[in-house]
Amino acid sequence: MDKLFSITALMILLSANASAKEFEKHDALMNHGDGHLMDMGGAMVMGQNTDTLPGGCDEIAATKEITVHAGHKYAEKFPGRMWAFDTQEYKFEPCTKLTVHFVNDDSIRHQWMMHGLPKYLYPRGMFHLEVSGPGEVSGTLILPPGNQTYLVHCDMAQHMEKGLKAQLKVGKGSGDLPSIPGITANIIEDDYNEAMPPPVVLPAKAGATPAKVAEIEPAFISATMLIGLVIGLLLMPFLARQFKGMSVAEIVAYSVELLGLLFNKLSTVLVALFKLILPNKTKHP
Ligand SMILES: [Cu+2]
Repeated sequence: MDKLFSITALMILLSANASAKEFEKHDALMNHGDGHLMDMGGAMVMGQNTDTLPGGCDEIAATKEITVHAGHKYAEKFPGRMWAFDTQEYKFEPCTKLTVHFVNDDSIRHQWMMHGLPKYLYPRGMFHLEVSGPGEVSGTLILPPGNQTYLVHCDMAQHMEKGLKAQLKVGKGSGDLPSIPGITANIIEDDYNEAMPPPVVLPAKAGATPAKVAEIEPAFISATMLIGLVIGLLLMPFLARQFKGMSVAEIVAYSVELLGLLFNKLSTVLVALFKLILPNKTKHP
C-alpha cells in the first residue's frame, strides 16, 4: 500500500512538472558545423553566419540586435488568428549583421524562419531559429545587399496560416507580402458578419458548360404517379362509355375482367420481347 501511494505521488509530481514547463534559455547549443547549432532541449539555429560577407557587401554596414516574441497572446488583436509574432515587420540596412533573440512564449514548438537568402551562404536559403516550449534561442546572420522583402514565418503545420507570418525588409524592400497580420489583407478573407455569406462561385473552366442548379421537385408527385394519372386520363372516355347504364357490381366485375385481359396481353408481349432480347443458346452449333 505504501508503495502504491508513493508511485501515485510520483506520477502526480511528474505530470505537474510536465504541464508547467519552465522557461528555458538555450544558450549552450552544440555546434554541428555549417551554421547548424542545437541542444537536446528542443532549440535549434540553422544558417548562422557571423563573419562571411554576402556577395555585393563590401563591409558590415551596421550591427543590430532584436528580440522577437512568438505566441498565442500576440494574435489576440488579429481576429481569426491563433498565433503571431509581437512584430510583423522589420527593416534593416543592406549588409547588416543581425542577431535575433527569439523568445517562444507558448508551450508548443515555434520557429522564426527567414527565406530567400543567398543559397551559397545559407543552406536552402534559410536562416532558422526554433524553440520547443517556452524558451529563448539566439542566432546571427548577415543580411544580403539590395532592396528585398524576405518572408519570416513559423513552418509548423498551419502556424503561418494561423498568423505566424512577418516580413523583413532589407533597404527599401520589394513590396509587401500577402496575409501579414495587421499589414496586408489575407489571401482568404474570413467573414465575421452574422449574415450568411454569398455562395462561392468557382471560375468556370474553359469550354465547360455552366453548372445547372438542380430544381427540387415536390416530393408528392413521383414519376410513377404521373404515369398512372396519364393512363387514367386517356382511358377515361373509353371507360365512361363502357360503364354507361351498368350497376356498381357490374362495373367492378367488368373492370376485373378488363384488367385480366390487359395482364394477359401484357405478359404475351413481355414473353415475346424477352425471346427477342435474350440469346437463344439452342440455335448455336
Ligand atoms: Cu509555430
